Amino acid sequence: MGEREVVCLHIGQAGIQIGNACWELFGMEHGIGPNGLMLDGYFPSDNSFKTFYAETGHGKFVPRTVFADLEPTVIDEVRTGYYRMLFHPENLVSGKEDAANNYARGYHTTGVKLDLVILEQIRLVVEQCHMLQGFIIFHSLGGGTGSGLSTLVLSDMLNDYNKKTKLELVVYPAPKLASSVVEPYNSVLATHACTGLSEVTFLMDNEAVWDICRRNLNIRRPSFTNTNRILAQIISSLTASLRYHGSLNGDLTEFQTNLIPYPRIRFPLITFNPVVSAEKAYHEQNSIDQITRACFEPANSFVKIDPRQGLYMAICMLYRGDVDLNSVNSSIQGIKASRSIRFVDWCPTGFKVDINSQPMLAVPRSELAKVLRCCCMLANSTAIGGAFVRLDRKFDLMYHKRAFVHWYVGEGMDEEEFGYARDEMAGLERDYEELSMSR
Ligand SMILES: Nc1nc2c(ncn2[C@@H]2O[C@H](COP(=O)(O)OP(=O)(O)OP(=O)(O)O)[C@@H](O)[C@H]2O)c(=O)[nH]1
Ligand SMILES: [Mg+2]
Repeated sequence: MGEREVVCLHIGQAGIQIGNACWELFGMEHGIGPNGLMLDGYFPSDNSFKTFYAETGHGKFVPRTVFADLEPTVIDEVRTGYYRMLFHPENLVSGKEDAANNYARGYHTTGVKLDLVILEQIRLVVEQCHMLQGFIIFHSLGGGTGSGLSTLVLSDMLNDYNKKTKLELVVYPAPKLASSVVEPYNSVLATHACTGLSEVTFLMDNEAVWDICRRNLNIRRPSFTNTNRILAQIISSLTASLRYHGSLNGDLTEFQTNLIPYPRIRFPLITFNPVVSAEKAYHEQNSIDQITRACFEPANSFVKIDPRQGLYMAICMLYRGDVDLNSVNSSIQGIKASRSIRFVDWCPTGFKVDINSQPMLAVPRSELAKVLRCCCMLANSTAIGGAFVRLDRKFDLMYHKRAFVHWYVGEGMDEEEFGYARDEMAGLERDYEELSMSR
């Protein structure tokens, strides 16, 4: 039987660079070298990795992916880099000019031409699949390409892939850091426009990841290489059940059914631990109980919010490595008994658990240590509403003065769209507010 394939789309600088880190790690995990060939002496335990890789007649494994950017430099690095032989050259799509941090350029003008090329490439990659289950889309919400072009591609995908699950992994603007002032505009416009286009959207913010790099790895000034390696680890845990034989979330639709109680409440929080440096790894115990409890600490969350301020609606605990179910169950019982975490009243206090016996790996020269066991928690918490409140305030400050709006209108956007998008966000804030009172 054919595998149930997943196609990954990497759009804009952040989407592509995080993609590079992910495919580097996936390759190591599945014994696939930089040229796409299985490493000598490596025998995969099962065929599940073919959900992410297409096998050619020459025994080469090609990632089922499309990389796209409106400007060439980031993709050129892939084309000329260490992994240039891995990807199918036609799956790397670039234009000449970027979206200059402007959602409207990505969606209404510069992006339009490339959109057709991307859709055609997606069609060709999908053609290689026996039974496509869905897509994972990696992008930022702050960049013009990441916000605008991703939205355009997603909306056009609705025609052909309406029934397929679309899961987004998104770099969300951080509270204090921003590479451009208009990030809140781009993010609000794209969050609004993507409603109904994707089923699950995992948010990650760079400030949260940088804090983890500083605190746990002792890196004073983290680079994107550092952050992306950590993000690749959480994405690896998140997708392990799709790439290895497993029980929970073995299918993209299960992420939806396990985590999303209402279509609009589609922004689960990710926490992950342990993130430890190689020097410290040998001195730390990281028992199952420790790593389970640590998932509930705000410091291990990938969005700068405090999950203790909210209520949980659903929780999936994804363990890797040397982990036994009895210890997991007793840790979870302990957490429940201590009443340190709170659920909404309409949801059973159920934890879903998956254990993948493949331990995490660290890529060569990584500051991150390989550990015996780790845990990634996916949780739908009302606390994430706080991230939207923060973003909307920033949007309001600028929009009140109509600052920078002419750049968007100049690219063919109707000014009213700002108002509609902001209203939608207000609705979302209210939804989270209401849910956080359901106790
Ligand atoms: N984690 C991470 N974040 C990134 C990376 N590159 C950019 N970002 C973040 O993404 C946002 C900017 O979006 P980009 O993805 O660079 O922009 P783009 O999609 O290429 O769009 P334009 O360049 O405007 O056409 C900022 O919040 C950056 O901090 C990366 O490699 N890793
Ligand atoms: Mg760019």
